[in-house]
Amino acid sequence: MEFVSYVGLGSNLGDRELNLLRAIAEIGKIPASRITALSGFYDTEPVGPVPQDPFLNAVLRLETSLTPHQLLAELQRIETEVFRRDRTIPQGPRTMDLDLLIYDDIVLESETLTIPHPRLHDRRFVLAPLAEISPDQTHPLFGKTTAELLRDLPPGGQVTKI
Ligand code: PH2
Ligand code: MG
Ligand code: MG
Repeated sequence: MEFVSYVGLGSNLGDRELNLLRAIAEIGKIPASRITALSGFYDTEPVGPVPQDPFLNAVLRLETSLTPHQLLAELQRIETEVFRRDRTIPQGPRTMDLDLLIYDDIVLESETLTIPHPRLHDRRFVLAPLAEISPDQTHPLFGKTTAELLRDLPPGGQVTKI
């Protein structure tokens, strides 16, 4: 478990709370990895171009020996096999979205994976749960802590911890 990573969880279809709990249990089974922190669950206004129902979002810290691409493959396997996720509408409603937000201090852009997550720094539904569990974690590109990024966010994208 050499590397510290953060995973964002989001659901706005079906029983959102049960979906998050189930995803956390599945992430707990990923090999060579251990969950070391879990945020509360946040009821969040949908952000982006698609009008849709509110999400339930959370963030967890996962210490892992997997590479970023191995970890991504595990997360996508959970989305697809456990949640039978339908990917027909980009950024549309989903039973489960698992995003690799940060992996150690790695900055990487490949065809399938960009780390840190390219929109993490402007999304309250990510920064609020992330700053709850790791306020001093710095963003590998901007050098600001998650607490600073959250504090400096313009108003909007309301989130409520349940
Ligand atoms: N995910 C999206 C698009 N919009 N809005 C909220 N509140 N939470 C999300 O997880 C979310 C979203 C696409 O990944
Ligand atoms: Mg997402
Ligand atoms: Mg995603």
